[in-house]
Amino acid sequence: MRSARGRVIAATADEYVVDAADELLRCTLRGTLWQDRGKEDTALVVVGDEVVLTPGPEGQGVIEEVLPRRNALGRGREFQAYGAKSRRRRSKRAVRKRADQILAANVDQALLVFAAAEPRPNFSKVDQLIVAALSEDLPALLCINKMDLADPGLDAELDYYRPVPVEIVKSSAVLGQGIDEIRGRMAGRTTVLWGPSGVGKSTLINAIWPGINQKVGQVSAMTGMGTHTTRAVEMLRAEGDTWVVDTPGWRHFTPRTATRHAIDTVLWDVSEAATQCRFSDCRHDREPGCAVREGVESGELDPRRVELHRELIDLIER
Ligand SMILES: Nc1nc2c(ncn2[C@@H]2O[C@H](COP(=O)(O)OP(=O)(O)OP(=O)(O)O)[C@@H](O)[C@H]2O)c(=O)[nH]1
Ligand SMILES: [Mg+2]
Ligand SMILES: [Zn+2]
Repeated sequence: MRSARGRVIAATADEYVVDAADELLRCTLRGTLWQDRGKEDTALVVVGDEVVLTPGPEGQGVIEEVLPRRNALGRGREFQAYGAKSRRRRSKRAVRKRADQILAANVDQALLVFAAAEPRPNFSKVDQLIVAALSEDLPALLCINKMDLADPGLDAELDYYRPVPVEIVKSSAVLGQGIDEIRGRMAGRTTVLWGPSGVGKSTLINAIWPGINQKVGQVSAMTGMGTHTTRAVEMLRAEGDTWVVDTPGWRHFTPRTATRHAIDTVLWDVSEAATQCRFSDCRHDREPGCAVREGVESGELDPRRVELHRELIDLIER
C-alpha cells in the first residue's frame, strides 16, 4: 500500500492518532522503530511529530518513520529524581527515562500560562519555562490568566521580564480579557500551551475557539481520556493553519535542556552581577570578592533568582 505523511496529534501508551490529510488514523509503530529502544520509550514518537505511515483498513495505520524534529519541548525528570552521585554514573536506562518527558515537537511558539491567583504564580517556574522555550529557540509568550483575581503586587514581579525577550499577555477567560490578543498571536502557527495545573489553559483554548470542544471530544474518544483536567497532550486544528497543543499541567517542573545564553537572558540581573565577581569561575559560594553575594546582602539581588541561577547552571554543567 502507498505510504502517506501525517502529523501525530495524540499519543497513548501503544497507539497514536495521526492527522493524515485531515483524516484521523489510529496508528501503531512498526517494530523496527522501537526494537533498539523498547516500546515503552514514549520519546520515540511524540505529539507534533511528522511521520511516514502505511494506511490500513478501517482508519488504521502503521507508523514507519519519524522525520527529524525541528524542536522538542519537555521537562527533566531525572534532574530531581537522582542524586548528584548517580547522575555521574548515569545508566542508559536513566537517560531513557529522561528522554521520556518530551511533551511536543515541531511547534512554532510556546504560550506559557500562569494564573494571577488560584494558583499564585511561582516565579521560579515562570523563569524556568522561559529558559526551556528560549533554549529550544522558541518564541515565548507569557500569559497571566485569571486577571479577574489579580492583586496589586503582580506588576512589580512582572517588571523582571522587561529585559527578557518574552511578551506578556494578561487575560481572563471569565471576563473575556486578552482573548482576541491571544487569538491574533496564535493565527497561522502551532502553539503549545504550557504551565502548571489549573491555571486555565484548556479554558483559554475554549474561550478563543468556542467550537473546539467537539474536536477535544473526538480525540478524547479515540484516546479514552476525559475532557476536563487535561490528561494527555493533544494537538488540535483551531482553524485553517492555526494549531494549538493543549498539555496536562504539572506540579513540578525542571527544564530538560537549557542553554547558558537562555539562563543568562532570563536571570539577567544575576548574570550581570556575576561579571563583577573577582574570580571568573566564581560559584558565588564562599569566594572572596563575590558581587553576587554582595548583591544579595545589600538587597539588590533577589536570593530566589540567585538560587535558581545556580541550580540551572548546575543542570548544564554537571
Ligand atoms: N476566575 C477565573 N477562573 C478561571 C479562568 N480561567 C480558567 N478558570 C478556572 O480555572 C479552573 C481550571 O481551568 P482549566 O482550564 O481546567 O485549567 P488547565 O490549565 O487546563 O488545567 P490542567 O488541564 O489540569 O493543566 C477551572 O475551574 C476554570 O473555570 C479565569 O480567567 N478566571
Ligand atoms: Mg487543561
Ligand atoms: Zn560570585
